[in-house]
Order: sequence, then C-alpha cells, then structure tokens
Amino acid sequence: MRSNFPENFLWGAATASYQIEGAYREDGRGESIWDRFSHTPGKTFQGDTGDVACDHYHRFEEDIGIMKKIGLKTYRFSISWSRLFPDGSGEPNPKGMEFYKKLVSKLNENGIKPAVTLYHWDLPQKLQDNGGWANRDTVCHFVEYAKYVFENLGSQVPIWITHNEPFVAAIVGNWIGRHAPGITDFQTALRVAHHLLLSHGLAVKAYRESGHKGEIGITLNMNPVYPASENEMDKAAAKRFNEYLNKWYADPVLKGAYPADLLEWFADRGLAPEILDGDMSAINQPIDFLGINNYYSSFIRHDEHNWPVYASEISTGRDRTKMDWEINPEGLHDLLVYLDKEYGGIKIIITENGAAFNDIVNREGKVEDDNRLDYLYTYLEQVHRAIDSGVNVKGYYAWSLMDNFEWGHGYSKRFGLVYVDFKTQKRILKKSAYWYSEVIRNNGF
Ligand code: JJW
Repeated sequence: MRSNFPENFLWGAATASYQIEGAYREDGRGESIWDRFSHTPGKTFQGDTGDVACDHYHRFEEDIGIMKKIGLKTYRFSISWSRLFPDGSGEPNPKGMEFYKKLVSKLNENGIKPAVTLYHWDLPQKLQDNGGWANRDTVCHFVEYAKYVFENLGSQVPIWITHNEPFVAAIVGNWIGRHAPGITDFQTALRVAHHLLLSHGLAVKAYRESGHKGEIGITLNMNPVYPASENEMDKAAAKRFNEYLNKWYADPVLKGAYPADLLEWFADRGLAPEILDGDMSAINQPIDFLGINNYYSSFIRHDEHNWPVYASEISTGRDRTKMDWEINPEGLHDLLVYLDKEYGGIKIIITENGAAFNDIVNREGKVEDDNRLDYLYTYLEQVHRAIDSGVNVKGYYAWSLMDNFEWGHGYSKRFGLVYVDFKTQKRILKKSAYWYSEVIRNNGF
C-alpha cells in the first residue's frame, strides 16, 4: 500500500438538489431560478432542464443502496429551498421537509453521514422577482430558511455547508450570464457576492444559536493561480485574479475583510459593493472547516480586453476533460498548501473534485472510465501529498455520485461515479466507482 489516509477520513460523493431530484412540480415545490432559466429557450444545451433529472426524488432509496454498495462514509447533497418555502419566505410547505427527513434518516440508518448544503444555486423564483440576491432582504429570507432547516434536521445532520461556490453563483449568474438568473451586470454580481457572504455569516450564527453540535462551513470553488510568465504585467494580473476568484470569498469569511488591493481596484472603477457597518464582522464568524471544490488550475496573463479585472486564463497544453478544463493534479496540492499557509492551518474538506468524460456503455453493459479513474487517482495522490506536508484535510467528496444535470451544459457532461441512462433511469456503477470503493475500504491505495 503506497498511501494511507488519516483515520476517520471522510470519504464521500456529492450531488445537488436541482441537478438530481427532478419532481419539479411535485408536493408543492415552488419554482426556482433554475427552473425559469432552463425553461427559457437558448439558455441550456439542447434546452435540457432539471424537470426529471435523475428522478432522485422518487429513487433515493435505490440511490442510497448504491452509496452503501460503494461504501461511502458520507454523502453531500443540497436542499431545494423552494420545496420548503415555495415562495422563498412565509409559510413552509411541510411536504418538502418530509422528503429531506426521509432522506436523512435513511442515510443515518445506513451509516452514511449526511453533509447538507443549504444553497446550491436554486433560489426561489419569487425572491428573484424582487431582485434576488442583489436585494438585501434575500439575506433575511435565507436565514429564516436556514433556521427552519436547523430546527428540523439539526439533530440528525453532522456536517453543514451554507453556500456552494458563491463565486460561480454571483459571477457566472450575474456577470457572465451563463447561469441563472442570467444577468450580465458586474456591479450586480459583486452586490450578490456580498449578500451571499453576509447570509453565510448570519446562518452560521443562527446555527450556533440553535445549540446543535455539528460542524458548519462554506464551500468555495478555488483554483491555484499561477502567472502565465515571469512578465510583471502577468504577475500583477495573476495576483488580481487570485483575489477575484479565491480571496474575495475566503478573506471576508476567514479574515473579516475583502482583499484591499482588489477592493481599491473596484472602488476606482465605481464597482465596489455597498458594505454596511457590521457586515464584515457578521461575515467573519468562526467556521469549523473550509470546503473547497477544485477541478483545474488557473494560469493567468494580463489581458487588456478583459474588463474589469484584466486577467485571462491561458491554456498550457495539458490534457483536458470534457469540460475543457486542463488536468493538473499538482495544482490541488499547491492550492491546499497555499490555503494552509494563508489561513493559518484551517481545517479543509474537499467538497468536490472530479471530471467529465465521454462515457460509453460497452457490449457487456460496463462503463470502463479509465480516464476518470486516473483523474481521481492522481488528484487523490496530491491530496495525500498535501496531508503529508501537514495540511489538515479531513475529507474528500467526489463530484459526482452520479451523472446529472450539469447546469448550462445540460446532460452533455457526465461527472458520475455511477452512469445514469436518462431514458430508462437505469444506474450502472462505472469502473471508477468500483475503484473508489476499494480506496475507501483500504483507506488509501
Ligand atoms: C462555469 C467560467 C470566469 C459544478 C464557470 C466557471 C467563467 C473566470 C461544476 N460545481 O456541477 C462553471 N462546476 O454543481 C458545483 N464547477 O464559468 C456542482 N465550476 O469563469 C458542479 C466554473 C464553473 C463550474 C462548474
């Protein structure tokens, strides 16, 4: 055995509500911004929607059986806010909570620790009609929703994540416009980011006040950032991009301040978000772990055409996954070592890592995804290398348990350890799932 992970290492796999549940109009579920966006012509690949997705809402027992078969110690999933509060606020819909209570009990019965994400991008549409996350009122509605979830599930869920990838929710949803709600305004995006962060802090505070003794953190999508060359302009662009992608979220949460240089950069251009008295200290609540999602690395050059950060990613010729993301396992090691240093030995859980590839079901009905297996293998080697050099990594969740709705790309990007035939809803464990199962059994490889 080459590699042994720490005792009680959290081996898991992850999903998100809109990407797997389907049942989009059942049991009183309200519309979310992803229903609205995916039903708008031209927004997703071939008009794909999450109406049915993996039909997990009806098949969760079978899916837990699969998790058990793989041997997962923990399962990360998210809650659909609009199932619990169809209008985003007001009276809860009890049928919504019923589903998550069943899911959580079944997981616990099977010895699989639930890790719950409160917000994985599916904002109730009613709140978007009032400005969504750009409206500060949404922060209060989120905290009310979070409190309701803590009251109902708090005693049965040991791991909580407030937000998934606020960078992507804010920037891709409100500046690039390729995710819901499909807005393309930079100032709106930074305002959204600020409110997401504020709602994180207030939800953590509410969790502490609820008296439950589990752990709570936030999940950030993070890439290690390298300058494309030794050129001073590229180095400055890389520093800005690191502040834009990584530190804009991690610094407020862990240090109570936005990165000063980029804040000034945005202020000079009239783009800085409005920050009210007390906001930064509210965001800066102690958390129990930092969740990180990493898929690739950012090699950055100065780009005078890319307003307002003037930094762009370049390709370096490495092999790519089907997302077109270059495979750089060492990047995950570098990122972990960087975060450990920058944020004083913080406890880290890798809440997503994985790869999309063109999977095929062969004549024997098998999916031999050696490319994904290699991806996971080489990234996990680097996680282990980081642990060896003293980084406090407590867990790893593969993205994803099963093929699902990959947002704007619809069903065209398969990330699963488990293959899903979306016509029949048949599940097939891929070779990577059998391999991962062995890794878990051996606590290493
Ligand atoms: C879009 C690129 C500008 C998901 C994107 C960046 C523009 C610098 C996978 N993680 O399905 C998408 N995923 O739901 C959460 N990770 O725009 C889970 N990151 O950037 C997975 C990143 C992503 C993206 C998608």
